[in-house]
Amino acid sequence: MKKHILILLLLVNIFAWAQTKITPTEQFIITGKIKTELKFTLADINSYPVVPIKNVILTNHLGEVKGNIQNIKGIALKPLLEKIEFLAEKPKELSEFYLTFVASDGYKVVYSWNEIFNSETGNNLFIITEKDGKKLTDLDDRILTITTTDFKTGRRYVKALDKIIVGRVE
Ligand SMILES: Nc1nc2c(c(=O)[nH]1)N[C@H]1C(S)=C(S)[C@@H](COP(=O)(O)O)O[C@H]1N2
Ligand SMILES: [Mo]
Repeated sequence: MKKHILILLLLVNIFAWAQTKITPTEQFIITGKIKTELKFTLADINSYPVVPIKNVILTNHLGEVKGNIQNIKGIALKPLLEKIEFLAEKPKELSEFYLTFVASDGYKVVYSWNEIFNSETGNNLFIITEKDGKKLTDLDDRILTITTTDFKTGRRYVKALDKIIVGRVE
């Protein structure tokens, strides 16, 4: 009987763990208010030039330190986002557009067009391709993005990026 209870407890634990684990992604698509949908696989991502990324202290919304992200490498996300053809008639309309990063667990993070293409933030937005000696294909958090200049870096540390949805304000 005791044995059965132990096995049951073990199963309950495994189930709870499986539920909290975020499923890594193998590709992400860019969709929404754009001319043609785009898709980037791990191989596509790996074809971009790798740059070293400065050490980042990961802080949550309270400013509490959640970790120190050291010795990471990545690729700049902007060249990928520059392939987007926004459904805008005039250039000034681009200021109405925003990009929602959606993770496999439903976590969502918003960037405005201006933040990415008209501010320093866009130059500090990366896909992490190497962390703790692990390459992109072995990273548990893949596809992982970070904005190194954010004040609270945890919020836009998007694990398991699944898609980017381009929207336009109503
Ligand atoms: N996919 C996904 N990414 C996420 C989150 C999430 O819930 N889902 N939470 C974010 C928040 S609010 C924080 S503070 C950090 C926490 O990172 P850690 O779990 O590695 O400490 O992850 C960020 N990335
Ligand atoms: Mo957070």
